[in-house]
Formats: sequence, structure tokens, C-alpha cells
Amino acid sequence: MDTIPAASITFGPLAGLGVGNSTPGTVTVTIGFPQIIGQYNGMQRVYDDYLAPPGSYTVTEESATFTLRVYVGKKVIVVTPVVDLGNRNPGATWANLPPFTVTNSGALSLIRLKWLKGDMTSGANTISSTSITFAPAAFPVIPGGGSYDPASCQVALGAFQAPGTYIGTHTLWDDDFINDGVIQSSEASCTFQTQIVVNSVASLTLLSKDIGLGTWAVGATTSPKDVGFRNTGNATLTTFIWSFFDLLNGSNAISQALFNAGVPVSVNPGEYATSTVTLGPLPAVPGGTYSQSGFVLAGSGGAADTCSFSVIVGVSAPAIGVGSVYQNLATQTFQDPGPNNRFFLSGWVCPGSGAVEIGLFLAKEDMSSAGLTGVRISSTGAILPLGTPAEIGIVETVSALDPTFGPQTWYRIYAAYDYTFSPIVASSTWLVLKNDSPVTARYAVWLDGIQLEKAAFPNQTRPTSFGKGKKIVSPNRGLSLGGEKHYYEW
Ligand SMILES: [Ca+2]
Ligand SMILES: [Ca+2]
Repeated sequence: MDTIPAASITFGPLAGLGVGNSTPGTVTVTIGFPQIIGQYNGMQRVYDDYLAPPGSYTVTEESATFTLRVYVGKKVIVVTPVVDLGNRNPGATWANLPPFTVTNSGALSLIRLKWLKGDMTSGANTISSTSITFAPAAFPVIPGGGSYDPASCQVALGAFQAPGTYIGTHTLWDDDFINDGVIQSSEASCTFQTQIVVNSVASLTLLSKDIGLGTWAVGATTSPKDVGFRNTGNATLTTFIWSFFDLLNGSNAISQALFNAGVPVSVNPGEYATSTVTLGPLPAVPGGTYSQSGFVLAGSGGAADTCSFSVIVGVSAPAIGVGSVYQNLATQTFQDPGPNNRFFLSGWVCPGSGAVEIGLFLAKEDMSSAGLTGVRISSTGAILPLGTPAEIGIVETVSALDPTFGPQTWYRIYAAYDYTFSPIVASSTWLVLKNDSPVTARYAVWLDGIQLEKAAFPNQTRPTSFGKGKKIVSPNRGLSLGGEKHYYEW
């Protein structure tokens, strides 16, 4: 049995009563805590306090007794004891299935239910309470014997959350005594648990899917290439191994056996790492780009990602064709943009009974052609542009007697270019002189006085005169008195 002491009972003041009259009375009972649940009854007396001592009942004072009765109840909250979120992968948000229930198992209404979240832990690993969400965030009033269904729980797992069984303890309470967000001892509460099993996920991601090993000559071994990757799972990765394949260029191959790779011993979740790959020595294969896709870097637990590899087998000469001589030109020669990017290539040539080409050859990284621009002259003296030069022409013609081949005609031919070197278009520029005669018989051609010059002024249409060493070029852009040449051609 438990008692509510008389001191906890306070009656409101009463006025005097006339004969036959009545008046309402008020009483306040303060229930202590803890207070055993149950019905409390107490005999109370109201009396007419007209005899001394005042404030004290004397048996001869008129009185009446009555029973004051109060029922003390208790708020009781019941929550599904373990809210199971199942076995889940990291890097996603998961909700409990099925929903869980909050039950008011007492007779009194729950008026202001609030959640108090705890962290979920697995050994030394933690899922912060800030990653846990309970719903509803605010409850309606739940009457005695009522329930709220469904309540739900969501847990956001980071991509690198360590595997394990995580358990957290949380509290749901009625913040009714003092609405302060704090659980007082007289406020009803219920603790319950959540559980989630974080699966172990092995995953790695290569930072680049296209790995170029650069340009190398036959016989060379490529410089070590750092191939970056990241452990994108939540398991520590070990035992890395590459699956290499032959690099192909048409029917030519560089064997996968020439690959070498260094790999890290162990990479923790979320960490970046590199594998260092070399290829070589490169076999005697034709120049060009050798590539292949489907390479696999694998780690423990089935972690794997794929990429492609390529290497350029460089050749020292551009792919111009037979019967040519060539010279590499410094790229800075052609660095000026228009309108100051005009150049003239000119030369004394004798096509004999064949044909001669002079021009600029633009070579790609693998020395294949990105374009040939220049001028071709045949035995008849007919000239044709190669590519799209700005201008072509014949400056002068002279006859000469060759002791072996007899009378020959020499032409000073030229091509003008508006050319600014761009590494997007070509990786190198070559000056090319070519015997373009038929290959069915022996043809001789002669070249002399090859001159590459920058225009003295924009839109200059013809080269200056040929000369060894420095020369003075007239700034006069007009034609000479004879009308055949410009002054600057003198
Ligand atoms: Ca009295
Ligand atoms: Ca409170």
C-alpha cells in the first residue's frame, strides 16, 4: 500500500452558509512520485470552526464527513524492442522493414512524445546518431490504450562504413512534466534498440580508364606509369593482380608478357593508391598506336575495375613515301598567328622527265600524315598545288645542259603558306623534297636553292630572291619598272 499524505490535500476556502443553503468546494491533491498505481480513498471532514482553538476541530463543533477518492495512474510507453534494419550494403540509406509500433499501454494520454537517439556501435566502429532518423518526428496525442503504427527508422550508411553488426539504444519519452527536451524522472519513457548488419563490400575504382604509356622507340621500356585507383568499398583490399592483354595495331601485336606492374600490399577503405606499370622492351614492330581494352585490376574479395592501355611506338621519320628527303622544322618557327603567319617555301628544281614536289609535311605523333601542303611540277612545267597552299607559282625558268641527260629546264617554284603550328593538328612539321616520278622506271630529278622564309609583310604573294646568308629586301611592294618582278624579289 502507498499513501497520499493529508498535507498533499488542499481544500479551497469556504464562506459561511445560511440555513438550507449550500456552496461548492474545491480540493487539490498533489500526487507524489513515485506513487504506486491504484485507487486512494481518504475520509475528510468539514466542520464549523467556532470553538477555540480556531483552526482545530472540536468534537462538539458541527461537522460532516465524506470520502475523497483519487485514482493514480501511470503513463506506459511500449516500443517494438528491437527494430531490425537487416543486412545492408554501405553507401546507401536503409529503412526498417516492417515498420514498428509505438503503443500507449497506460490509461493516460501520451501528449508530447519525443525521440532521444543514441549512436549505433559495432566494436570500436560507430554509426553516429546524426545518421539515424526516426519518424514521425512529432507524434499526435495518443490516447490511453492507443498506438501509433507505423513508426519508422532510417539509417544512412557511409560508403566506407566498416562491416559489422551495429546496435544502438534509443529512448522515446513523453516530455509532459517539464516541456524542456530533457527526460525528468517523472516523465514516462521507453528504451528500445535498433540493429543493422553492414555487409562487407570489396570494390575498387580506377581513376582513369584510358591509360597511355607515351611514345617510345623500338627496344625501349616505357617509363613507370602510375595508375591510380581508389578502394571504394568498406573492406581492406589486398592481393592485387593485373590481367594484361596484348596491345594491338592491326595485325601487329605487343605481347602482354612485356607488361610489368608493381602493386600496393594493402589499401584501406576510401584510400587512394597507385599501381606502377611499365611495358617493354618494345619489340621490333611497325610504328603506330598499339592499344587494347579490357585490362583488369583485381583485389581481394572480388574488387575489380577495367581500363584500356595504349602505347605509341614512335618512328624517327615521317611516313612520306619513297624518293623523299626531309628535315624536321622547329615548331616555334610557326608560332605566330595570322596575319603574320605567311611563309614561302621555294626552290630551284629540275623535274627532268619526271615530277618534283616540295612542301611541308605535318606529322602526327605516330608520324602518320596530318597533311602535306606544297607544290608539284611535272616535266612539262605544269604546276599543281598539293593540299591547299595560299599561293603557288614559278618565279623563274632557265635552261641548262646536263652532261649526261642533255638539255634540261630548271624552274624556281614556290608555295606560300598561312600556317600556325597547332599541336592539336600535328605534333611536328617537316620540310619535304620528293621525287614524284613514276616508280616503273628510273627518273632523275634535281633540286637546289631550297629556301624557307617568312613573309616580309602580310599578303606577300611571292618569295624573295634566292640567296645564301643575309640579304636586303626592299620594302617597296610595287612592281619593278619592267613589270615582271616586285622590288622585294630583287
Ligand atoms: Ca475549533
Ligand atoms: Ca521534460
